Amino acid sequence: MTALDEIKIGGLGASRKRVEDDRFIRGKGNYLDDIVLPGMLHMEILRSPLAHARITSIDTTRAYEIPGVHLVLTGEMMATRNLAWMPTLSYDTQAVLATDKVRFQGQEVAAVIADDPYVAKDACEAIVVEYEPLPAIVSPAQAVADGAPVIRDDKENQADNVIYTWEIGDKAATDAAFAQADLVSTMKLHYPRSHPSPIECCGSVADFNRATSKLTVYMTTQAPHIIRAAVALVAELPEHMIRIVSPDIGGGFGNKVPVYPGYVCSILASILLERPVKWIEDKTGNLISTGFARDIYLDGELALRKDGKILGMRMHADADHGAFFSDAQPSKFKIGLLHSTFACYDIPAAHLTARGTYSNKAPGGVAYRCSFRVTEAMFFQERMIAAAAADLGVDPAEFRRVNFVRDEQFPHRTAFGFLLDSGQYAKCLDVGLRAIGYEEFRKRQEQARAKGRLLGLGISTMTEPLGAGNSREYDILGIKMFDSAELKVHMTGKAIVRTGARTQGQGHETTWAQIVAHELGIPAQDVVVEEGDTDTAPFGMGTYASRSTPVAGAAVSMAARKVRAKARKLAAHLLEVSEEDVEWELGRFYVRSAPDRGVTITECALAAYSNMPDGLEPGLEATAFYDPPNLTWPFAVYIVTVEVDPATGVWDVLDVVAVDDCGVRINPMIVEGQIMGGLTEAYAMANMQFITFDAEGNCIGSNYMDYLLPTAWETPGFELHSEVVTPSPHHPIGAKGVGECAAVGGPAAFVNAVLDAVGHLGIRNIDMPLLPDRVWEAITERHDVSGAPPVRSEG
Ligand code: MCN
Ligand code: CUN
Repeated sequence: MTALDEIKIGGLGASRKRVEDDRFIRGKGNYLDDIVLPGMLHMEILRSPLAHARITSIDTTRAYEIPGVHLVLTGEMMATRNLAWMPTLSYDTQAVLATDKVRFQGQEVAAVIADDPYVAKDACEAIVVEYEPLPAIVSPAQAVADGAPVIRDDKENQADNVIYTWEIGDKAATDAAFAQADLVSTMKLHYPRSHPSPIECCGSVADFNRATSKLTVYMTTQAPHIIRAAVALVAELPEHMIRIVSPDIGGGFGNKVPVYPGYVCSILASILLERPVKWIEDKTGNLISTGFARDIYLDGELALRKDGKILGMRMHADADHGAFFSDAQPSKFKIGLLHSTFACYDIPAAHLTARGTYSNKAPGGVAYRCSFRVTEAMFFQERMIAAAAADLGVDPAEFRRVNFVRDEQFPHRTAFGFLLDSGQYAKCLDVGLRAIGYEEFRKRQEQARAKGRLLGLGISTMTEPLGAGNSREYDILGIKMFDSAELKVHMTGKAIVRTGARTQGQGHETTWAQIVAHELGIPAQDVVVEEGDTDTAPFGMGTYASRSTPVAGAAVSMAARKVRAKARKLAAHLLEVSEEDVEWELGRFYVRSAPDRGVTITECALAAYSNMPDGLEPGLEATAFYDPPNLTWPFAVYIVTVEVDPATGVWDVLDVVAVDDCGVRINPMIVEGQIMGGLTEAYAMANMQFITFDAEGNCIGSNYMDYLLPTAWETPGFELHSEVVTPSPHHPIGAKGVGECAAVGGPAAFVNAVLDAVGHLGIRNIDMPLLPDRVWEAITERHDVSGAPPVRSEG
């Protein structure tokens, strides 16, 4: 026997079909709403119709009169158990159920627990709440205006609506760079609110068992271990008596990272009633109250030399966080990793300031398919780069090439202190330009323009810091960021691997088995992957920020290597040679001097239970904790061509080319799926997704009539390229994260394409979404169109 064929056993690089899809496409998944426990009750939430109002009274009498109602929770009741407020992941507090005031439309005011969800919903309508309306704040400018009402008057020492001010970089060096500039280019834009809107909404089934004192909570969460710790601390329950189970998840996209009031209410209700309590959000609840992202005003400038070299960058961010500062992000950084902006460009000096403010909107700024605000960072970067190239009158592709971090500069320290691990930026750009037919398109564009047709080409590049931690720099609420994996090889050579990550559609059940196949030669189909149950899964920080492959995936590799080290001892014993004389090739150990004499990994597994050498612990399993030395930095180039109809402002996508370098691809087909999904979301954000607020704080876009999800019909086709592979030098298998790249880098490519088509008319910016009326207004009025100011409410 010789080494196994890695692709045949489903190892690294095999486009193995996703094993989880078998149950998903047959409708056999086990999602939260599929969980039915004996004696289970149902919870519904009453939400505030107003954005900002004092609560003068809540009368639950009529709700209690409805047959089938077991409990009505109010903020006042929660307060008696110290649960009216809960801590957030960013050292703020968030109301679980409102007591004093409501602070955004859709805020949780009361919860009814009843025999079935319809009764619970009816009972919610029977609760009488009296409100005294207050003026609403819907933008950072309003939040800091003189005389603005203080939204968070619940907090001691909070005299205004500012949450934080933050800065990073070298101000003096940046000022000096600007003093030397031949030209200063500016950009001001608003990245609007967006919502992850996974198919499945959030929910929980809490099951407190008085007999055993054990609390089991089935919950749509991307980070079950963190939730267990949070429940232990907030509800003051012992951690070993809490079991969080995250069942199959119908998409997360960041929506299922935060802790929501519904979870807490269902847990308290189960403890009080000693019965399982299920809460499932409806679509409106999900769209109006959970997991908003972005809503940030970015204002920056580049110091440029005549020859196209960028000398310095400065920017200011005004972030609208909504009523509670509840972002999940590393504690050290107030505005996530926004300072990853311009990381792929070699810029000597940079300075960033940020201010976060409260508003009467649902908590926002929560990550949506972006490693802690990298989406905003890259969008700003690529819009700014496009504008600066135009200001300088240089070719935008060439401008990027001149300023890229060069291959020989890695590892490269950015002006904000990140250490880029590896990359081949110019090569990716070349592949993209060739694929889109750059030179030919420019000619076509010119000819078309002469006939009054508007063609445009937009380039966007991005690099993303993926894989938090290392634990030195990254923690959430003081909990250091790392991950672990546990691998057990059974005596017949089959195996189970568990991690503290939680797949939500990314395919971990498929890819982790491929890593084991790569390390041990155990065919992937013989490895089962399990995640999401805190009673069985080893500790992990969860799945977000595309950290699973960089951290949990690396831990799988390391656990498998520990198993291989032990198997080597077993092999030496079986082969009757010393360990030093044993060599490894995929699936098999052999004697160096006699390669024909060997034993398979399966034979070693059996020996671990039946024929181990004296003094060797039986069994073949290992746990590895992995604290990455650095983040992984994938890179991508996205190029989009469009045609804008000057008469209507409607724009059609002609071609989309994507060149992603995420290092070694474990499963190329899954990676392509991730990229296509991300590009679809990028297209949606650029083209159609619109959540805004009127002057009274009414949320416009809290339904799928206003907030559009693209279907296969309107989504353009994508041409994907995988020929550039720069392994991460510090990751055990050279893989970098990829789950968010296209959603991060994609939007600017679409927007840059439209602005390239209309830029010669003197238009420098149109804020997303680039709805036809905005584009048409820009063309006909020949001015920039900002979507930022609140929409005036009618009547
Ligand atoms: N992969 C690979 N080779 C690489 C990198 C990744 O084969 N070099 C595979 C991984 O093994 C994994 C998938 O691609 O199966 C994504 O891996 P990774 O980039 O590590 O990202 P995570 O698994 O941590 O997923 C999180 C990321 C985030 S943060 C959001 S948001 C998002 C995304 O994934 N949410 C998703 N993609 C999603 N896809 C689906 N279907 N559903 C979501 O909710
Ligand atoms: Cu940034 S949303 Mo994902 O990190 O779960």
